[in-house]
Amino acid sequence: MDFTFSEEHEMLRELARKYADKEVRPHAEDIDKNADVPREIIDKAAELGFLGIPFPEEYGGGDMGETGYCIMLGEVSRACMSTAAALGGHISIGAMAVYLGGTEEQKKKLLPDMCAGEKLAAFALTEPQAGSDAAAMRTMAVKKGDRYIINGQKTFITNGGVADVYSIFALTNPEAGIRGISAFLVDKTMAGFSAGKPEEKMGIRGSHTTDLFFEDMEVPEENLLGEVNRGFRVAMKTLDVGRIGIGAQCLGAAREVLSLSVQHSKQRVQFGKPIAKLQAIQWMLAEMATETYNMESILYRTAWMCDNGIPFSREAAMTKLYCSEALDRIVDKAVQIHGGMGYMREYPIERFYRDARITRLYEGTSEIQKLVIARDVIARTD
Ligand code: COS
Repeated sequence: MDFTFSEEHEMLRELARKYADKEVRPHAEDIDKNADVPREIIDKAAELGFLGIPFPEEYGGGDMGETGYCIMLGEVSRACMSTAAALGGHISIGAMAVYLGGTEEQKKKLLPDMCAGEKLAAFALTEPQAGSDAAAMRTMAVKKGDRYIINGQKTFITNGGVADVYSIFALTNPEAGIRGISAFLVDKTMAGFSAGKPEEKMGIRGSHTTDLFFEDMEVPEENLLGEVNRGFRVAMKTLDVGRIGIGAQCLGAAREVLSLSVQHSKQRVQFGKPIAKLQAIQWMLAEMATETYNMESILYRTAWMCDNGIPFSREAAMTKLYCSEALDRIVDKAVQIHGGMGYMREYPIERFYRDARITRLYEGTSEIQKLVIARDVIARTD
């Protein structure tokens, strides 16, 4: 058993940390206030090769696996969870759907541009009446000659309006329910495609979240992502990987608020001594550090499974469930340790408290993760 990161991964961490410190952290407050991650920040990540980290070199990627992706995203999340969400929407579910579901031709055509940041990607599954029950979608794709005519609406789409290429899901055989859903690649320049206005969110305010509308949108047959009527599997496979990435986002945020809480408790004097000397504070720090350690352990074990071709669907759900719930507990304690200061917009803790909350919701709520885990436990436990 070897729990060390490779030299290459350590170098990646160093590079990602420098990027986060120099290019992201100084802008994190403005990103939150202005509800926008400036494109230059994403472009800089592209320049450094971050957008292609998990993909093979033959598609323009960095070939550093899910482990490499988690290392990079964790460092970015320490600085700004909005930027991590924008990067994750592009890499971990947008481009990932192409990588996992696309034909060789589609991958060769699209992934190099996505890895280089020439084309930004997004993943569009959710609809107003189809959230946790993703198969309840109503978007329809009707075959007409060598094209599909798509009508419908998607909602809460990360990178909506900003992305150039969308992996979308639509019914091609409504009678077949979940086995009648297909995935398509849609370009934002296609006639009949439009994005709604950015949603006003509680947290990760800098990442764009919009509706998408498809009105008689004509999509060529060759834009089918994977096989017809097999699209739901593409969505599920993509979300399995995406959920590991959410774990990395949570771990980065947890490390940051733990670090801020330690610094604060060493400086803040009450009852004649730094509050770090008070047992009430020490216990909170001990619990935060223990949960952060658990997060790291579960996250990198699951990433390692993913990189080594070991089935990881249940473990990805466990990672996402545990890391998001643990982050909520950790960030709550961080506010407590900071006292009134933790409630003020002036300090980053308040932002992390708001940003953290999404992680229990997107890419499957905690309840959906439990459903995925329980089904697998019941099916496989002797
Ligand atoms: N990998 C590959 N295929 C998978 C899969 C996975 N992890 N999970 C399910 N599938 C396949 C199943 O094998 C089945 O395929 P077949 O028809 O070929 O047998 C098909 O998908 C349907 O699966 P299932 O019967 O489990 O579907 P359910 O509707 O019962 O459950 C849940 C699906 C609830 C798990 C799914 O809808 C889900 O994950 N919902 C949450 C969606 C979500 O995360 N949304 C967040 C927004 S997107 S950012």
